[in-house]
Amino acid sequence: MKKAILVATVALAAASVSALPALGHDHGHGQHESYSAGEPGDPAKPSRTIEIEMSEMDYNPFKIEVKRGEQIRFVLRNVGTEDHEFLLATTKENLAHAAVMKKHPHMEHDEPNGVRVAPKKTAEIVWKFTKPGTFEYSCLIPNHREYGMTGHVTVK
Ligand SMILES: [Cu+2]
Repeated sequence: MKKAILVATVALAAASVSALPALGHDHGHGQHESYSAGEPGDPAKPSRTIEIEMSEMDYNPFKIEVKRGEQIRFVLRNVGTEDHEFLLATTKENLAHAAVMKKHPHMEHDEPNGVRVAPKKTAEIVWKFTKPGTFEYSCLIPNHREYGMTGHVTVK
């Protein structure tokens, strides 16, 4: 009798787990629908191009200014000898993300607000800065941020 109840309970638990809605592919980022630094841009619309060079261990330029509502096409050139990332977010968000990457250093990024670029390669991100404030771009590969890979975007 006792065993029958246990089996029934386990079956019920399994049924309720499979009945949960799909959670999507969240590998520790969260925030897939909204972004702290604005929103993904529309490549079909006009934008201003800003070229940023990445190397060990900085960005050039490391400081940019944009107008609120402006769309920027970032051309990201890795002129260094290691992989580098460009992740647009608030400092708070990037620090939280960096903590996750310490545990999973090989985490790949393929998100509208971030990209990893191999040496001698170039990538592009089109971004619309819809919110005023100060944001940053940072490389969250362990130790890169610590050694200086952070740049700032001021949105006026
Ligand atoms: Cu880097």
